[in-house]
Amino acid sequence: MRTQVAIIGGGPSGLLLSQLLHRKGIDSVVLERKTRGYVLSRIRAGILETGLVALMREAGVADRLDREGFVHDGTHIAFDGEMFGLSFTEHTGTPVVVYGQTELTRDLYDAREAAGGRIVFNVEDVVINDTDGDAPFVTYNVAGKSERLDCDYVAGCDGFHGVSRQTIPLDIRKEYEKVYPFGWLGVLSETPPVNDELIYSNSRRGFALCSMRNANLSRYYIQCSLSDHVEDWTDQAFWDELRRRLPADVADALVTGPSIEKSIAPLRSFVTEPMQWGRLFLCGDAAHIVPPTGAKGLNTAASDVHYLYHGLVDFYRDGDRTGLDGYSQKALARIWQAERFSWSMTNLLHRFPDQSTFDVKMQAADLAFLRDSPSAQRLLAQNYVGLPY
Ligand code: RFL
Ligand code: PHB
Repeated sequence: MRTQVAIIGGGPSGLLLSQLLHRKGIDSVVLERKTRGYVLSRIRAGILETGLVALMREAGVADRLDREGFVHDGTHIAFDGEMFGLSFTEHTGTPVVVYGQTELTRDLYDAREAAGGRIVFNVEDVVINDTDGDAPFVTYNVAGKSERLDCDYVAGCDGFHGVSRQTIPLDIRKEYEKVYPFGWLGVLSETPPVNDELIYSNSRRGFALCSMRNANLSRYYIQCSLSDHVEDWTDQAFWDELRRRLPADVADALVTGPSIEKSIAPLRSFVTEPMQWGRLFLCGDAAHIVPPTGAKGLNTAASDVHYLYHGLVDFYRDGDRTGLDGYSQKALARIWQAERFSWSMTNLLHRFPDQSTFDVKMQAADLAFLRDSPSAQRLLAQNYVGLPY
């Protein structure tokens, strides 16, 4: 088989890139390790920056997003039993949109299938070859047969556990990592959200987040210990602990119900440099991870896709390689800003096992400054809605 761009991974990065390229007449093949159903069962991001919404529109897949997505003009932050609002639109003129990653991925799969896009599911043993030369190819097994995909370029969109990053030799690749000493326990439930905007809460008992997917689907998270297991958390125990971490009036208003999904995610900051090696380009979680506190994971994947998409279009349309040659540098400049923001939000809102009483006072002072200072709010809003591409 031959294509112009071989895309490893059929998550949001790979599908969005494939769909954008298709609209410009550039052919791609997506190789996905799992099934469509499996990819869609992963409950992940909920907050989209307007940059990602614009890309979805450019890809021709935003009809449902524009109809069903909820525009949020701001967020709420709670600490010490108090809560204050922080407006994104007042400070930046830009909102964010609440629309689940599951729905966004479903829209992309539907569009790729409607356009006859080639997606190969259940691939195993993907090996990326010769991206440091002029004729790269990818080998893989599917249904017990070995296959070969020849291409001009390879986009590594295969997430944190994929093979693309590992293809870059160790003497070229440099990795930066910070592992946080806690995780997030998340619950999805068919209940009305407790508030019309998200609530990020720093409480004595640890962080909590009240988020949502729609008017009758809520997403809640609590900071948990890394040694916790999902099976040990009954729904009742989760709701009780969530209530204890919210201001009293919010806790009283919380409507609870059976969880329809419950999972624990560890928190990590990670960046690999460079994000390209010859004809291989890394996008999204394959190259970087942020703790979810700033809602930046999917959004940074989208900015990578934006840069790579434009680089490929410039090359195929005009023979201009500038965008491709500068991909890593451009993508990384924005990534490090998102890393900084996610790390600072994580530090501001969580309780750390080794935190001294002084550290706790510093957090409280930071939060009080944020509550009282329009300039501090503006900085947070600017980063939360997303820095320009
Ligand atoms: P994905 O989604 O991991 O997709 C990679 C795909 O590649 C496949 N794959 C392979 N395919 C072929 N061969 C191989 N060897 C392969 N290895 C892997 C996988 O099966 C998969 O289908 O990466 P992608 O596309 O870069 O997308 C990244 C996002 O999924 C991720 O950044 C976000 O979900 C992060 N995230 C959030 N991001 C936001 O922007 N806003 C949020 O509000 C937000 N909340 C979250 C989050 C992530 C969370 N978890 C569970 C990590 C909340 C949580 C709890
Ligand atoms: C979510 O709704 O899943 C969500 C929202 C905001 C975050 C992280 C996750 O910062």
